[in-house]
Amino acid sequence: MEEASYRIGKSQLKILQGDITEQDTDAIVNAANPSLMGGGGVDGAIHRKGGPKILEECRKIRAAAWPKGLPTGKAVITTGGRLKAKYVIHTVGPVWRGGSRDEAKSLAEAYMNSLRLAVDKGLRSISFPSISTGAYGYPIDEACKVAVSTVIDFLTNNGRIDEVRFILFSSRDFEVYKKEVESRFR
Ligand code: AR6
Repeated sequence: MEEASYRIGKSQLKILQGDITEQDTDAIVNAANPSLMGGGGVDGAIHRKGGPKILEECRKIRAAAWPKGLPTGKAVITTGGRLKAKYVIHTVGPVWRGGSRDEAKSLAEAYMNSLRLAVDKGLRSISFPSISTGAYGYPIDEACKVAVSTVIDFLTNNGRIDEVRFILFSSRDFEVYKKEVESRFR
């Protein structure tokens, strides 16, 4: 498995090729849809491996706070169930509609609100998948720029997270992220 690691202030930014459901960070982030009722891709993998407790908490969150569904860019937190990670942060990335519908802004919000929620909960480490670049069709090169700049800005201005990981399923996606991070250190 490929891996790269970078220091940002007191924090560590890691890029790994692998499966997000295997990560042992305090939280892993789910690229969910507004229903919070599961789906394919990362969402399906997380619910399958984490077990029914996650869905149970998602139902409660829907009923109590988001009866019409979680809006794009927002984030909520549940147990990690049987996962190594204690928590799952569920966020909804934008569906790609060509780039002129504030997709970049919504994607940055999804990352930022997930990070803020982790800090609010006192968590120190978090793993992200490449939000929106699967079923939601966001081009990886463009999504990667938003993901990397949002996380680096956050780590530069906030010392309360020790480690952020980007977990990329394919080696091609891993290379895209690695290149992007390295371009910012040159
Ligand atoms: N670990 C890490 N990355 C993964 C994994 C995994 N186990 N599985 C897939 N990926 P997607 P989206 C990668 O479609 O585009 C769901 O049905 C995948 O290769 O999971 O935000 C939800 O319910 C891709 O690079 O999320 C929503 O309806 C990236 O994760 C919708 O898909 C994101 O792909 C959300 O679409």
